[in-house]
Amino acid sequence: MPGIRAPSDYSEEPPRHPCLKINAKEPFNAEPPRSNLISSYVTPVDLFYKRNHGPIPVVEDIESYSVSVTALQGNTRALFIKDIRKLQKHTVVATLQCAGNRRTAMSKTKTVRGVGWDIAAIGNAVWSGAKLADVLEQLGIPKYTNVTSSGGKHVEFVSIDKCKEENGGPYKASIPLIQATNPEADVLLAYEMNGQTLKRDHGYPLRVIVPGVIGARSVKWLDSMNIIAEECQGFFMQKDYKMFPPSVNWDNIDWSTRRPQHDFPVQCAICSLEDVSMVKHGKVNIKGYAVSGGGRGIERVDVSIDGGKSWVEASRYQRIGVPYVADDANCDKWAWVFFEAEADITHGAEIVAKAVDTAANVQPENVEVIWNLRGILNTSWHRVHVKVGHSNM
Ligand SMILES: Nc1nc2c(c(=O)[nH]1)N[C@H]1C(S)=C(S)[C@@H](COP(=O)(O)O)O[C@H]1N2
Ligand SMILES: [Mo]
Repeated sequence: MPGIRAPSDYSEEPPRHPCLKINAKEPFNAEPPRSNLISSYVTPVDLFYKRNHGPIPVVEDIESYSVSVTALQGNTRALFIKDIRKLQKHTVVATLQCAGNRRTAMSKTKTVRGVGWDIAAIGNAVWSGAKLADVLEQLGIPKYTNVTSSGGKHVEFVSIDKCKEENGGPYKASIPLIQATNPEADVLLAYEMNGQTLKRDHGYPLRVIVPGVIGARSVKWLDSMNIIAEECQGFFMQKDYKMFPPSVNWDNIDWSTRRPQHDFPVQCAICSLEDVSMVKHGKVNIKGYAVSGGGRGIERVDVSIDGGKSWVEASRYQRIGVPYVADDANCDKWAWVFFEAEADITHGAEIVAKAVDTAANVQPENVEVIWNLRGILNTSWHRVHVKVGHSNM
C-alpha cells in the first residue's frame, strides 16, 4: 500500500477538539455536546462525530497513494488522487448518521452490545469529490448498470485500517452496483469536507459517501474497490449492523437470517435540552434535528409537552429564514432539517418530538418495541424531562 500506512497502535492519533464527549478512547469514538450539534446547519469538522474501529491511518506520500479497482475476471487498475480530481467535482450536502446513534437510551430497556452514544452520532457536512458513477463509467461500467457482463452486482469498498473485529484486517462494506452507477444516488469518492481537504479522522485522503444510508457503508481511507457478484462478506456487513427483532438474543442469533442494514429510517431528536433539564418558569425553546434515509424529506415534526397526549407542529428550516419544503428543488434532499418550537412551561413536563417523512413513515412511540441486541437504529420518540426551578439548566 504505497503512500498510506495503517498503524497497529494508537500512538499516531490526530489532535481532537476538547469539547467532544469521548465514548471510547481506543478506537476513538466521540460526539459533540447536544447544544453544539444544533449551533449550525453544517456541522464543523472538528465537532463532527468520529466513529472508528481501529487506529487512524497515516498518509506518507499523497502522490503515490492510489485506489486499486478490480472487476470480476478483469484487470486491476490503479486510480491516483490526480485521476480522481480530473473528473468533474460534485458537491453534496449529506447527513451521516451512525446506526448506533441513541444506543445509550436503548440500553436502558435491556443491555445491548456496542459503543454507547447519546443523540449526536450524526452530523451534516458539505462533501466534495468525484461521483462514483463517473469513476465507474470511466472504467467501462455504464451509468445505471444492474449487473456487469461478468456477473458483478455489488461494489465493495476496502480500507486499510486494522480492526479487531476483522482480526486485524481492514474495514470493508459494499453497496449495490445499481446505486453506485446511478448518478442521482450521489455516491461520492470524497476528498473534501466543508470545503477543506478531508481530515484524517474522516478518511483522508479519500472516502466513500453514501447519502441516505447508515454511516457504516461510507468507508473511510479507501484502498481498493472490487466489483463482486455477492455482497461483501466482511464482519461489518454480515455480523454487525443488522436489525434483529426483540426476541433474538446472543444464544439464538442466526446472522444469516437478516440482510445488512442499508437506508436509515426516519429520525429526530431534541438537542436544546438534556435528558433532564432545570428551566425557568415560562418559555422553553425546543430545537433539534430531523432526517430520513433514502432521500426522503421531512414532512413534519410534531412536538408535545405532555408526554405525547397533545401535539403542535414545529417549524422546519435548513437555511435561516427559509421555510423548509420537502419537495422544493432548493432543499438538500440528503440533509437534515432543524425544527424549532416554543412552549410555555409552568410545571414539570415530559417533552417529546417525533418526525414524519415524505413517505409518511413515523418514529415508533417506544424504544421497547424496536429493542435489538446490538442497539442499532433507536428511532423511538425522543423524550426529555424539564423541571421548573429558579436556575436555568
Ligand atoms: N475504514 C473505515 N471506514 C469507516 C469506519 C471505520 O471504522 N473504518 N466506520 C464507519 C462507521 S460505523 C461510521 S458511522 C462512519 C463514521 O464516519 P465519521 O467518523 O467520519 O463520522 O464511518 C464508517 N466508515
Ligand atoms: Mo456507525
